[in-house]
This record gives sequence, C-alpha cells and structure tokens, in this order.
Amino acid sequence: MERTLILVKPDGVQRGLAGEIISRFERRGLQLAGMKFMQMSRQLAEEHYGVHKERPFYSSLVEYITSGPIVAMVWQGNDAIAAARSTMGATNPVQAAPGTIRGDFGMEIGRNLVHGSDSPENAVKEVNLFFNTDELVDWQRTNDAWICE
Ligand code: DAT
Ligand code: MG
Repeated sequence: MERTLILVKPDGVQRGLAGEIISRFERRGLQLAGMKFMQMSRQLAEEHYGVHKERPFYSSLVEYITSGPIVAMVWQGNDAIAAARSTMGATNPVQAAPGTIRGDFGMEIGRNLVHGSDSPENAVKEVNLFFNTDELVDWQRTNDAWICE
C-alpha cells in the first residue's frame, strides 16, 4: 500500500475544477486518506518546492502555488504514486495525453492544475509536510475486492 500527496493547485480551485479533479482519482480506484482546503504559506511552498530552488521558474512557481486556496489530499493504494501521475498526465499540459487531468484542462506548464508526489521517498516527506498523522483516516472501503485482486 502506497500513499501519495495530491494538490489541486490554485488554478484548479479558481476554475471550479476541484470536484472534477478529485473525482478522477476517486473513480480510478485510489482511496482517500486525508483532505484539507487551505492556502499555502510562502514557507510551506518554499519547503515543498525546495528541490526546484535553483530553477529559473522557482519564484513564479512559489507565487502561483501560494496565490489562492488549494485542496491538499492523500490518496492511497497499490502503486498509488504511478497511478496518480498517469491520471494527472505529463508536466506540460500541451504534451499531456487527452483523458488525463492536465491533457483535458491545461494549456501551459505554469498552470498545470495538479501536483502529485514523484517517488516513495518524496511522497512520505510531502504527506508529512501537509498532514499530521491524526488527520489521516484509516478506513475499510467496502468495495475494495472489486478494485484490488
Ligand atoms: P510535476 O509537477 O509533473 O512533478 P516537476 O516536479 O518537474 O513536475 O515540476 C514542478 C512544477 O514546476 C511543475 O508542475 C510545473 C513547474 N515547472 C516544471 N518545469 C518547468 C519549466 N520548465 N518551466 C516552467 N515551470 C516548470
Ligand atoms: Mg514533481
């Protein structure tokens, strides 16, 4: 069982696509473990995107992610990280396949609607950055047998 941090970024919330985006992960078969509506502080954004600190787009990335509220979520399941990333589509929406979130709703890399952890190590770090353990719910999904063998 793997966990991943997913964010509906400020453009997703402002465009009224939060429900649509959440629904994609839900219908895929990922299981929700935590969710909160929040606005990221500059400090949280700088920590979350610390790996990109030296990149030319870093400051606009921090501006963008802090520019409005987001929906932060933890989704879990077998291969949750890879499953979530394939549902999201390629980083640049112009290259993202139709049927993915970014391919269906995005036009530019700087407005790509959604974040998802990219490795098990980063997923653990990111989940802990956004959620306390008592904010994650351990629950039995009654239709699990129809999603996982
Ligand atoms: P992803 O969000 O698909 O994991 P990433 O971790 O490489 O992509 O980059 C984080 C975010 O930074 C990405 O969602 C959008 C932005 N970004 C990445 N590469 C960029 C670039 N070349 N120009 C502008 N923004 C970029
Ligand atoms: Mg990334």
